[in-house]
Amino acid sequence: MSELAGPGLQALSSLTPAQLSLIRSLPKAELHAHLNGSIPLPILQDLASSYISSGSETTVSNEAVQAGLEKLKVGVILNEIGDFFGLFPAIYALTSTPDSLAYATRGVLDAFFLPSEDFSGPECTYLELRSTPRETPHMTREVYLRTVLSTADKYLQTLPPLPESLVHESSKRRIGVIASLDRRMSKEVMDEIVDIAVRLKREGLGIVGVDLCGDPSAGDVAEWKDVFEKVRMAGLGVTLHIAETLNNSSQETMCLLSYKPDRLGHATFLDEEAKGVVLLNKTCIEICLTSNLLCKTVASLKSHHIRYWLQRQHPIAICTDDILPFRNTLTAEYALLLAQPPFGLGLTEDEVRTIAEMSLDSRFLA
Ligand code: 6MZ
Repeated sequence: MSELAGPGLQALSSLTPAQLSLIRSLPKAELHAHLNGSIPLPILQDLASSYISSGSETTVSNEAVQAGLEKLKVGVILNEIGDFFGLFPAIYALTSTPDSLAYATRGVLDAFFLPSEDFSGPECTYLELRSTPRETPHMTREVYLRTVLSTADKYLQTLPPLPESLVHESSKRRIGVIASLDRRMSKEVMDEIVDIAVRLKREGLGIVGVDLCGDPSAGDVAEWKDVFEKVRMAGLGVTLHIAETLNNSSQETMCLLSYKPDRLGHATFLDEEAKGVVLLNKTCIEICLTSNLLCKTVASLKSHHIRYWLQRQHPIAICTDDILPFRNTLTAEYALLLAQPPFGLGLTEDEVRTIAEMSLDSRFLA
């Protein structure tokens, strides 16, 4: 595991043992975790060593991979969200074969499902893992998705049983996979991925939804209407990164909302009209506290938009986003809810319980 650091660490350190054990014992759902942003650093380092020795052909040089890993090792400091996306070419170079992708996926699943050091509970009991199917010299987009799905399926079959205290209906461990569409993709590639996702869903392989992600300044959202129409018609969940930055226009946000998403990622800069639509449709907001703070799209916990939705008893889900660069954990995100200011939001235990239930209720898998 990468070392926990940042705001979540301070919040966790300020909790009483009873508060910590409450968080640990809650059945929690992680609904917004990007596979390549959630690979534990030791797994990535391991992949980097064989990558170098194999000398495989790639557009990313060994030096660039090492430089990327070094950044992740010392801890990334982002001046703005745009800097964040520059981390991925080095990571992608290391997960470009079915074997390395499967290895990385198992590492991610361990990070979410293995029991904590004190055996009081895993990070989550239900995981929706999202990933962008990439075409590489070693695999097609379909092979990419099939690799993630079969790795998840096999993983669940080998997991040791949950501690007695956590064994009840809502805490059965399950994994759903979400296919991400990157805003930088052409519409043709988006269509190709959606067709694959629909086919794999028909095969009953654990695909539960489609996501829109990537650099929020890229692409023209108006072009993707029929892409998301096809997703919805196939009975797949729709989750969209939306209004992640101040530069995302109201027009763009309203266009994305017209695609009738089931959930929204971040939704940091919704104007009053957009908030009205989201409230009316009770669309769940995937809240990523540490991610927003470190990407500097939100100045402080005090000013975080989570408060707006909590005041209106609107469905939200607490999520990690990318535990690799952000060095957070789901437990630490819950600590940010419970810890007293200035370390956390100072919510009550009942409020935190309700939020955990809301997260589970917003999952795509029934
Ligand atoms: C937008 C994000 C993101 O899909 O290759 N990604 N997109 N906003 C964010 N918030 C900070 N965090 C991650 O995982 C990595 C990809 O997820 C998207 C980016 O497109 C990134 O390349 P996968 O497994």
